[in-house]
Amino acid sequence: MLRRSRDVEFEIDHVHTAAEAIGKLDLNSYDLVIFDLGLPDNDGVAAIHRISLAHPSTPVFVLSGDERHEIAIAAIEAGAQDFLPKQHLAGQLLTRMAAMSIARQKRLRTAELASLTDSLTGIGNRRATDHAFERRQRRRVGGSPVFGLAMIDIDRFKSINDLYGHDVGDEVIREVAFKLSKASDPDWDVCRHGGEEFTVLFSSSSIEETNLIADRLQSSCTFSHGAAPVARVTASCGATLVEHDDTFRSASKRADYALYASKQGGRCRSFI
Ligand code: GH3
Ligand code: MG
Ligand code: MG
Ligand code: MG
Repeated sequence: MLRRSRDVEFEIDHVHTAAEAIGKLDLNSYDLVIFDLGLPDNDGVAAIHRISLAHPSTPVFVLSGDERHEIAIAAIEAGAQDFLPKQHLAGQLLTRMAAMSIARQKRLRTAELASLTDSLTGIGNRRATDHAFERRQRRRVGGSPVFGLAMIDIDRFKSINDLYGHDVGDEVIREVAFKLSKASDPDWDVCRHGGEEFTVLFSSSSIEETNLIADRLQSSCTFSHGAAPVARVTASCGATLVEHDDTFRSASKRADYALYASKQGGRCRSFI
């Protein structure tokens, strides 16, 4: 296995069974797996399938002494990126292919990161919220609530745009993104849902905790922007505790309803 390192071109971890490889992959981040089909503890192709399901963004090269086309096709269908017959592995070929694969992998990761980032604020976009929500639901063990969802919407933002212009409006959106990020714990997911609306996914196991966090997020968005005359910014928040059978859609519907209640109640407040 090849591992990224600053000082050497490749850092290689060598293991002798598919089970060990899978254990290592769960613990570390690797740029490439080179997999010998002749491992003792498996039928090869099944292990490739397990690796590529659990680590879809890590490419797998398969080495085999068996040149038959069926084997190559089965390996590729199981998720391998390339199939290399051992007999033809002359000189620098493997190193060259590994370097190319790692470079391609870096480009893919950069593109993936860009597709999840909001360009105005630099925080996650709506797709990032979807991904983070799915990840948190997958990680949940058992049926008890372990995270909450807050939706935050800037109050009377249209009038900020109308009074100060679109550029100041953009600056206010950026500043709210910054304040929400600062008010959040490092493992929370702060994203721009669209327009002047944000979502935060946060660790929480009770209604009381969710209520406190919603207040904390909402109050972090009260500030004055240095335009002349000074623009006073507030936001409203609606939050909910996410249940084990919630989809993002069902949970955000409740949060949105709570947000609506905050707006109806006079804005600059939070509800759950
Ligand atoms: P409320 O308190 O009910 O939320 O009122 P509001 O004016 O904030 O809500 P409304 O939905 O009427 O207006 C939102 C405005 O946000 C309308 C839209 O032009 C503006 N907007 C959406 N995206 C952007 C953006 O990226 N930049 C700027 N400057 N304005 C944006
Ligand atoms: Mg609105
Ligand atoms: Mg608004
Ligand atoms: Mg809005």
